Amino acid sequence: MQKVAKSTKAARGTVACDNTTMHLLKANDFVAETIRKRMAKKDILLINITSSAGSGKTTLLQETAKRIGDKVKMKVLVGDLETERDANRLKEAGIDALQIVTGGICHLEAQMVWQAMEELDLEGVELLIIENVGNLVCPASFDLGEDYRVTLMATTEGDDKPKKYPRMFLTSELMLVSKSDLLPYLPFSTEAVVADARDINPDIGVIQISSISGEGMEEWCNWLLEKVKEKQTSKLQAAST
Ligand SMILES: Nc1nc2c(ncn2[C@@H]2O[C@H](COP(=O)(O)OP(=O)(O)OP(=O)(O)O)[C@@H](O)[C@H]2O)c(=O)[nH]1
Ligand SMILES: [Mg+2]
Repeated sequence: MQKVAKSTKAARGTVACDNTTMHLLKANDFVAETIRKRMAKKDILLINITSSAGSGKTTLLQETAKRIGDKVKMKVLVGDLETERDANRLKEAGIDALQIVTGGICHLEAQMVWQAMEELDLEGVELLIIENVGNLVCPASFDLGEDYRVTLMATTEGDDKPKKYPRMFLTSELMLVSKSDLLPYLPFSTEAVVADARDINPDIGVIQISSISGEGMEEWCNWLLEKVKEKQTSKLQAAST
């Protein structure tokens, strides 16, 4: 993932405070790199799914498991401030899921993911998905060692969000415009949201999806399967050179 220059100041007003978050992020990035190496060794594709609260992450994963659960061995780590509800929903959908309860922290950190991985049996796993805590701000700054960051942008959120929360869209490889079944009822322009997201990040991929109508699900599932395959073949190619 392309690194973004971080501000050295915590505030932009008249009082310039040193940004201690910088040091925290350095420690985070160190662990994230260790996760990346571990996942490369094990041939596991790691996806970090982010969005505002309630944009449809867990529902999407439930639907994804229904469609490709028999084609790829996948597991999920899911972060929330409180409750194990999302992990329980995923388990009911037949996914081996583990909840990370952050106890008030608004994002997952690489150290949390590393520790949770210790509890997961990763033998034979090909795809590990992290469902991050729902918000477009803090999770944007924390690299979790993922191969790809995928951000859901729900039609119910309003189409002005990419420009207001640019870092999340800048650091994502794919934007899923979710809840597309509601488009007929909402003042939301997919064209405008895609234009704004691409203004921030010209390379961002886009798929319009609905977990209710099924729109875009095949394209999303194929994207995932293709990335799993790419990860596995890149290892084989590296070994043969
Ligand atoms: N109309 C519509 N509703 C959806 C869709 N996907 C999810 N929902 C609904 O949106 C609400 C939130 O969905 P979740 O899957 O829990 O969202 P989430 O992003 O996991 O939420 P947090 O983990 O709390 O951030 C639920 O009531 C879902 O039924 C969709 O494609 N269309
Ligand atoms: Mg959820």
